[in-house]
This record gives sequence, C-alpha cells and structure tokens, in this order.
Amino acid sequence: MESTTAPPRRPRASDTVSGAFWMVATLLLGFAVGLVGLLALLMWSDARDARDAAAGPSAAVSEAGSSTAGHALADHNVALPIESFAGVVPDNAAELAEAHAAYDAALPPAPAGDVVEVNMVLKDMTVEIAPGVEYNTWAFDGHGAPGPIVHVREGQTVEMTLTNGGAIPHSIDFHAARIAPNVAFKDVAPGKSISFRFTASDPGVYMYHCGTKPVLAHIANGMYGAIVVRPKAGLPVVDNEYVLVGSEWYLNGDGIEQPASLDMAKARARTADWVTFNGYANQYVTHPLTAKPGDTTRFWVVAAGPTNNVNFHVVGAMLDRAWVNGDMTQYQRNVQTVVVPAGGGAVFDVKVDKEGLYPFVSHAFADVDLGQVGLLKVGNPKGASTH
Ligand SMILES: [Cu+2]
Repeated sequence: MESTTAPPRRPRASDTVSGAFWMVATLLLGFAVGLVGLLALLMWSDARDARDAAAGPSAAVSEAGSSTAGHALADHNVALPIESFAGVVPDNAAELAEAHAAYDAALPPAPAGDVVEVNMVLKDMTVEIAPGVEYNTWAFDGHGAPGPIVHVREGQTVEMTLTNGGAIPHSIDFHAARIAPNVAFKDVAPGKSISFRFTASDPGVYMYHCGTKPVLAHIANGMYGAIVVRPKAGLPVVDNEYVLVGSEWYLNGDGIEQPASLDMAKARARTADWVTFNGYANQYVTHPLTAKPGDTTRFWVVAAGPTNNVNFHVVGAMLDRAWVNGDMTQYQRNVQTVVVPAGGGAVFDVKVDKEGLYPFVSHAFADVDLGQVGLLKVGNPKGASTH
C-alpha cells in the first residue's frame, strides 16, 4: 500500500526568492503602518497646539501683557530641553535669606460671631520666592503667595468679597464651600468685586485658589491660600499651631537681574525651579518655627500645587496624630509620612520631647532640593540641621 504522505520537498531557489519578497513586503508594510501612525500623531499634536494657541492657556496667559506674552509662540516648542533655574541664587544669598521676613506661619485666632467677613484685594506684584529671586505674581490681598490664612469655626458663615485690582479677570474658589461654582466662583473683571456667602460646615484645612482658566497658570502665579475650619467638637489642646502651604514655581528666567514670570511649558511638563512652604524656598530653615521641649505642635498643611503633592514628614519625630485628607472625624496614630494631595489638606500633631532641630519636609526629596524644607526648632539647640 502506497503511503499518501508526500515526501518532504527540498526547498528550491524560487522559494527563497519568494520568501525574501514576502519578508521585505511585510517589513515595508510594517513601516508604512508605523509612518501613518506617526503622521496621525503629529497632525493630532499640531491640531491640539493650534487649538491651545487659539483659545487655551497660551492665549489667556498672553493677555496678562507681562513677559509671559511671548509664550503663545513658545508653547509650540514644548519639546525638551527645558532650561532649569533650580537653585540659581546670587552670591549673597545667605545674607538675603537672613534679611527676608518669613511668611508668618502661626495660625491666627478665629474671629467670634456668626458671620466672618473676609475681604481680599487682588494685586499684581513682584515678590521674592527664594533669596534674591523675584517673580511676578498675581497675589491675593497683596500677600504674595500664599494669600492670607483664613481661620473660622465650623458653623460660621463666611462672607467673602474679592476685589480684582489686577490686569486680567480672576476669581476665588473655596474648597471649604458647598456652593454653586458658576455663581460664586465666577470671573471678576479688573476693577470689579464679587461677594458671596457660604457656611463653613465641614471642619478641616482647605485650599482656596483662583479658578480662572487656565487654572494652571493662575495657581502657578501664586493665587492660592489656606482656610482652616476649626471643628465644633474641639480638638486636643496643643502648644503651637502653624499653617504650611506647599507649592511650586516655574520660571522663565532666573529672576535675579529682573523678575521672572511663568513658563507655561515648564508648568505643563512639571519641571519646577523652586518648591516651597509658604511661597519662599527654605525660609523656615533660616527662620525656624519654634517649640519648647515637650510641646505638641500642630501643622495645618495644604498642598496648593499647582501640581505637586506634599509628602509630609518630620525628621526625628512621628506624626502622633494625622487627620489624613483633613477628615476631622478620625485620626491615624504614629505614622511617618502622609501624602497631602495637590488640592488637598491634612492636619498633624507632632510631640517632641528633646531639644533639637527637626526638619519638616516633603519626603519626595527632589522637592527638598528645590526648597521645600523647614525646621522646627525645639528649645535652643546647638549645631546645624541634618537635612
Ligand atoms: Cu486668577
């Protein structure tokens, strides 16, 4: 019986040619598909840039009429390399840091009464954000950044009036408010005011900020602050209370010879030049917050961003009580580091018994390198800080 199985055929030269042909054809097809994909991506990116330039952030930022005006063009070139001005300070930086008056981090008392009036005038102003480094901010109430600390009690009514003394429209958005944002947080034209009321019904520590588009630019230009809503039920008694607002700065120049303005491409690429607590790099290293041995110190922390979290940590201590995410109904005990998300807040009690210098940081250490570190000076210690 003959086998039905054909004998193995030897490959012929024509097979090899045909195999090579198909291999090349497949490769070419592969390239063609890749090329079409790349072209589509480029067209999409172009279209997006065109849309942004027409109606988006660049156009709005250019309205400021400041040195950011050139960015409508520059934004088309968002490709790296981005020039960093991280750590660039004049030679007399140490002297300037000493001379700088640190932002007062002490929590002010909450006013009495049912209604708390809060008035802020928005001003365009130049502030120092690191020793000898100046920046053109849009500042709530002439404070530079952050704006003033607002402290109220749970249940009080906040009557907010914002007057726009700047050159372009601005607004104010309180995370502590349950309110229709299209009514309360709407844009205010230059020279005009807006008033609205809300009940501070939710205790905690909250961000407030300008919500005018592009929000990235308005927050990056310093339009943020903290509001503390003290719980009606009370909190454990502590010895010191400080408010820290984390934020980062994106500079279009070193800010030494002339003030820097916002570099929107850097803000989008998340490559900050300086990262700060209360708006000025390392200010509480030079001018430490203070406590006595045995004190419990409360930190009300907000991460204003615009983009960075604060990974809050106190070197050499524990966060004895941590009201994570500002949920004042419960706290965690004895934790090392808590993330405060951009746009969020948290409250920490830290008891320190021994005299010393205790650095508080965002434990994302790139941010420490860029200035987000301070010292809690307990007692009158000798020696220098470790961080
Ligand atoms: Cu604004």
